[in-house]
Amino acid sequence: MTVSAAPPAIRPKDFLGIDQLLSDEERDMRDSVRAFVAGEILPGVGDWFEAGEVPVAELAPALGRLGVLGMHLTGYGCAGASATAYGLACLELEAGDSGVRSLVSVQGSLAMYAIWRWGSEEHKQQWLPRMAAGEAIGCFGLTEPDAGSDPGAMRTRARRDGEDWVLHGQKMWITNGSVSDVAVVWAATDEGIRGFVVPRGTPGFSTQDIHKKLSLRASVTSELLLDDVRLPASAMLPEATSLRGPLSCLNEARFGIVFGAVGAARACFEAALAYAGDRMAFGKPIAGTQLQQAKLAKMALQVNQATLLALHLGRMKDQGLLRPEHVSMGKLANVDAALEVCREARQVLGANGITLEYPVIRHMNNLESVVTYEGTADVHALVVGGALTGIQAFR
Ligand code: TGC
Ligand code: FAD
Repeated sequence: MTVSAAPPAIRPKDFLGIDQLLSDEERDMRDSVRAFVAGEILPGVGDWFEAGEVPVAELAPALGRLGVLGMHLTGYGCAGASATAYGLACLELEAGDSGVRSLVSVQGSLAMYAIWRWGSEEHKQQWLPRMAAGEAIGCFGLTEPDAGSDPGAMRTRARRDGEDWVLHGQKMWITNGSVSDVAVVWAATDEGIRGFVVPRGTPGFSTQDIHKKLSLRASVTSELLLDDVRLPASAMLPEATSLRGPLSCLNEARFGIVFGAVGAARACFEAALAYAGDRMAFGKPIAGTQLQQAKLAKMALQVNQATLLALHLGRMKDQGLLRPEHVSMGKLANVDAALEVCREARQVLGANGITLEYPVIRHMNNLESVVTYEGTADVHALVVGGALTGIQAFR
């Protein structure tokens, strides 16, 4: 055995040296998204959250120029990046705010992916280049007032009328709904669940924003109302013929959340670490007390574990080995871990933990949406449970 040089010193913000597991290209992309978040998101996001508004019209083209909209898709103006690179971008965006990551997830992984994977060539040419540039916004209408975890129970129906389709129903909790130029709407037909491309302004199609949210306030959430909306036959996504269509899109967005949740957790951990070092109590920094150190150690452990899990799943996806059940385990684990980190960090900050002067309570409240949307923690536990036991426990 030879004696080697001492290992590098511990870096509190990258305790396990996970940075070394990234390629130069991944680090460069990660750094440019981090710089974007520092320059364009963090200065305003507390105010957006307080006002319950987000400047989507300015933000979307800026995100387009950054190259993150549909970045893991190929062709049609999309960057064709790896799954891991897309995940790392989500992580940095959510370190800014879950609402901003949601804007990007819904655009790229739900609306654009649905068109890219299941749409006609005409749909792709018409929408994808503008959506990649952030010049057109998309939303994804699956959930209804009486059908969330169980989308197969949807009541929105599409019926044939000659060559046309006529859609009738209601979608609820739809991110980007009222700011969208195009809605991908899922509806039950006599042939099973089908997807439709509904441009803004189509007669009978309207939106209404959902207010009084105490979570994801820097994100637009709307109801979609479909009152006998008449669409040409070409509006249907030809390749999606069952619930598998929308669920395949959810796999993409859930994958982004596996990484994104780590960003929210990291931001809260770093806020708690800095605060604990500065805050004096009983004549010394609270960082010098055993109780706060135990909390910081647990938070660091959870952030590092969650990062490693996300990276592992990213590498699996890039190798074509990732199954939906793996994504469910990742979302379940990392959103739960992020919630714990944020709640712990909030207490380290004492009273300051409840104000928007610090990012912690904003992230903590946002994660209450993240743990519910894209499949609740219960749904993902049941997906993992089903894979472990071979017994489907939903019904
Ligand atoms: P089930 O009978 O199991 O399956 C029906 C068909 O779908 C296929 N399938 C999948 N395909 C791809 N990916 C998956 N993850 C899939 N899961 C199932 C399945 O093979 C079958 O295909 P086929 O060809 O035989 O028709 O369906 P089920 O009715 O029992 O439901 C299963 C369950 C509960 C897991 C599913 O419905 C579910 O995931 N529910 C949760 C709903 C959900 O996550 N909604 C999210 C809405 S979008 C959103 O929240 C956006 S938030 C904004 C943001 O992301 O920032
Ligand atoms: P329910 O399905 O009614 O569930 C209620 C409770 O019952 C949950 O705890 C759930 O885990 C539990 N439960 C349900 N079934 C079972 C079971 N079999 N066994 C045990 N427990 C069960 N949807 C979209 O389509 N597009 C969007 O863009 C979108 N954006 C969203 C943005 C925000 C901010 C939020 C909060 C939601 C958004 N959603 C969107 C909706 C989201 O996907 C749903 O809220 C989610 O799927 C859960 O559905 P639900 O709220 O109807 O809860």
